[in-house]
Amino acid sequence: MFKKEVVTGYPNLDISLYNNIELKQKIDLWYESCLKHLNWEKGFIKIFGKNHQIPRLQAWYADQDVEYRYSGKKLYRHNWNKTLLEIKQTIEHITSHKFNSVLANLYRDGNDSMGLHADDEKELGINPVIASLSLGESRDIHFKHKNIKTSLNIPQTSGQLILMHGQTQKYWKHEIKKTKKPKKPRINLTFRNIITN
Ligand SMILES: O=C(O)CCC(=O)C(=O)O
Repeated sequence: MFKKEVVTGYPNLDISLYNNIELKQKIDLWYESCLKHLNWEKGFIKIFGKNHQIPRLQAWYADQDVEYRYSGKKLYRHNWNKTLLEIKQTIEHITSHKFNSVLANLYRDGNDSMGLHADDEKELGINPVIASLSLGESRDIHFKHKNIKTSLNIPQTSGQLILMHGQTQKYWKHEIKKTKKPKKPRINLTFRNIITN
């Protein structure tokens, strides 16, 4: 049903794209369910000891006993709901990777954004595998190499999954820029495996 495409030609970038991971009808149901039923809250990051609000809403769902400090701030854990478990199972089947948490992000319109960062917290281990699914409005995800002048823009559409793995987080940062184009809400689900001891 889905089509896998490996992104090539960018140093240390290990990314695969999976287009239309489910039928449009199912993707639309997932979007509506997440929009309505996830516990959306304000998110914060810590920079040089100071808290900054992220211009988007977010919610973190994970297995029991899993803890995650995202960009310096401990996330409040919710128990998985039925829809998120269904999405997780679908993604695990497609990618052959297991995940024990998901950070859900809601970009309400073009003013919502996320600055350049790498998902490289120590809880994710070395060379983490992160599966990032987009639902609803399409937004560009912009990748920028940390050391050399090269970048890549992926206009991520509803139902498209981006699998980041290998050295991607070590050598690259990514961001969702603000845009003046009219934008409806976009939900992004980033499935992660947090190392628990
Ligand atoms: O919204 C996205 O596609 C990226 C989200 C992200 O990078 C993050 O939450 O760490």
